[in-house]
Amino acid sequence: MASALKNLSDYDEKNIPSAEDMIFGIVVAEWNKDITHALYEGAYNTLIKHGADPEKIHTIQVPGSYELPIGAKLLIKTKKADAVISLGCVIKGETTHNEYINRSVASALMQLSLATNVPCIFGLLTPNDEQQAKDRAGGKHGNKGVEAAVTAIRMVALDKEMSETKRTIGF
Ligand code: DLZ
Repeated sequence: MASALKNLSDYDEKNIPSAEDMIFGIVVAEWNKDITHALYEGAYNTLIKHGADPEKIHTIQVPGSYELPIGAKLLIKTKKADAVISLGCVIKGETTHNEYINRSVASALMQLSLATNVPCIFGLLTPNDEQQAKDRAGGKHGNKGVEAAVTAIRMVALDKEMSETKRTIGF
């Protein structure tokens, strides 16, 4: 119940800045592709809905979630993305592989964001089972791809706003 109250997919569209003129990278993991493609659809459609130019949305696929950070880095380097959305799904299995992948990806995306000043949005699902993944990829807990896209737009807008403030200080 508590998480239903925190379902950010039901955001207020009017309060989201325009994504016009922003350059986005989206990196999608192929593992659990039914889930990651649903996340992608949510993210891509949300960027378009808020005014992003399809020509300025650059999408690449990587084999698994562990490769998301290097995919994000490539998009920053080659496409000069203002923000990168990383989409993946690591389902808990019999071993602890999920912990290694999830923590590595979270930590690498954070480091990449801070090192490059490009927001690298964490759109990695870390479910215990497939149902939890479906619930978050267009199910009862919304679509975390939508939320990742909204976060990306807001972070780029914040950066533009802060840069603008810097330029006008002193007048
Ligand atoms: C190896 C592996 C496993 C077991 N499970 C997943 C998963 O649930 N989701 C996912 O995105 N990737 C998985 N991978 C692949 C790793 O992310 C990575 O691609 C390989 O370890 C090669 O580096």
